[in-house]
Amino acid sequence: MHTVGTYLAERLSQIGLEHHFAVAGDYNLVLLDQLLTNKSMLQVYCSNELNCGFSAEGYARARGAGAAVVTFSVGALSALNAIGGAYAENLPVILISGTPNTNDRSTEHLLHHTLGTHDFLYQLEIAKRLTCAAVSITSAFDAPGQIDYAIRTALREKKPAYIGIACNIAAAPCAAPGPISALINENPSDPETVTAAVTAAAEFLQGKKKPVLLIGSKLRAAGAEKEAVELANALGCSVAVMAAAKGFFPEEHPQYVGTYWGGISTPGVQAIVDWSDSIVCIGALFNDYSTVGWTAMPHGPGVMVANQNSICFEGHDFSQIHLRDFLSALAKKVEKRNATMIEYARIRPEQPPEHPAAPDAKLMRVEMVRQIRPLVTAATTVIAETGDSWFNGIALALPDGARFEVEMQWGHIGWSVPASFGYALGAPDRRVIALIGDGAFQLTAQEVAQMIRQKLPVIIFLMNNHGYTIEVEIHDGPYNDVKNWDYAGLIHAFNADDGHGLGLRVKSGGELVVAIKAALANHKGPTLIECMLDRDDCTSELISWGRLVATANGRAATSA
Ligand code: DPX
Ligand code: MG
Repeated sequence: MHTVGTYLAERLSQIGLEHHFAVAGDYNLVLLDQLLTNKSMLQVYCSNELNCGFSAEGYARARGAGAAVVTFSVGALSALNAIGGAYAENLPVILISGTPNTNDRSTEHLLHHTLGTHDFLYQLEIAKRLTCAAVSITSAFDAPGQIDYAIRTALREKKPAYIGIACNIAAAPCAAPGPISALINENPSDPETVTAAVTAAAEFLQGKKKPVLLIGSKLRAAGAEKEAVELANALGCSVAVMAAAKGFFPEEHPQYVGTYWGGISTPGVQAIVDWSDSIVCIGALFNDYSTVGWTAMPHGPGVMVANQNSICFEGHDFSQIHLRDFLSALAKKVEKRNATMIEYARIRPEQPPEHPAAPDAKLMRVEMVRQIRPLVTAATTVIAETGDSWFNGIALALPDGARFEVEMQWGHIGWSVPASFGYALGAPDRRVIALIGDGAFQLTAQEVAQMIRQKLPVIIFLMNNHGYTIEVEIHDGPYNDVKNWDYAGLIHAFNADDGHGLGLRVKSGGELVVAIKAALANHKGPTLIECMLDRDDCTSELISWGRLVATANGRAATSA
């Protein structure tokens, strides 16, 4: 016999989840018991609900979907920040919250964990704004349909969903789940639209001599990574990726030229994009950060915008079309257009060779990145936090198979600690390397304790530059100083009696070599390497980017 809770568990397991993340509270305890009865899914605990949401978000990056279970209001409102992140980053994270007993609705009862008013609906109202589907389950009879609707919508739209379950309904009997195909089968592209869009796009490209492909962060959500390679192969042109899409196009592909990020692009890439006569933007997202304060925004008649479900260019706007169908069909229709590759081969600058620093010289950022580089193999996932870690991460070359994760649209500092935890659980065969700044780490540090609990060998490079350096470059003031912590020592505290985390502080390149060796040998828990850097030892990219973003932020108000 199924209950609302076991129904939900079965659906989550059917969509491929082997874990769900949880923080207990009295509104969700019965639900947690029900979820525990499903033996194909483990319940994993987080230190707080913000981390719980981000852990599920990281898990979704590894596994395609994730789930977080929290208590009403005090829990859910914290988790909703991470759910906003999942929305911005196109990840189907299911937020499940216990909610008040149905007998307490519309009565004079006041409840704990609420505003102390009779309004218990605010959580659902907020969730509606931050998800693609939000349901409140107060009847076991309606539960299967509501759960299916929320999960189906999240998977289809690659956005988070919210399911509230009244605490006295979680164990109530309900119908059994049907076949999972009802939740995961998408509406197909409209075939006539595909034909029309491909014909028009092929004509558009036929009229161009020097196109480039620009890969954006929504490509993965659209499930079109393979098809983007097909189109690249067919056109033979240069392919650049936007920073937030690093890793979504194979960097070892012969047409891969690097990151397009305006003035801080990989050398030669901005020149080739500017020289092109057409830019096919695939899953691209242009915001103030990705356009470097609106200084690098492709526009004009040569721009084709191909998104998850729509294609738009030169007087055309096609919808009800999957990006992958479009790209794949277009690849079969276009002719070679390799002028940008020929030109790129001419202008491509030589990479200056890197030299190791003297082993006892003070550790500098450049030496740190040089030593991280060889750790990135086909089985590595690099998770780069908001801050100079973005720029350090972008500088790492990804061999085929390596993955790269950033949260550039939401940009919540501290995201990477729980996201690495969730990712590592979801992808146990991959080596997770997290690059994190000191300021960001302080928001979510507790989740390292959960990595220790789960014995996950995540390697964390913590850049201790004593402050919010990225903010220093954008707009400095006393608020950018961060109270120093003994970050390496913190791991000892988290270990308590039974943990195997390792915390190491390094001040020179020689010490870093030793620490990395120790990290690679520690299979029973995370290793945090605290890299002591000068406050102003940051990438030149950060300085240029910070200046232009600050200029954009500082524009005077225009009168209406
Ligand atoms: C803030 C940012 O130390 O990294 O490399 O030193 O900059 P760097 P740190 O982790 O500092 C991060 C800091 C304060 N951003 O420079 S990027 C504003 C911000 C944010 N998210 C939240 N609060 C504030 N992005 C939740
Ligand atoms: Mg810092």
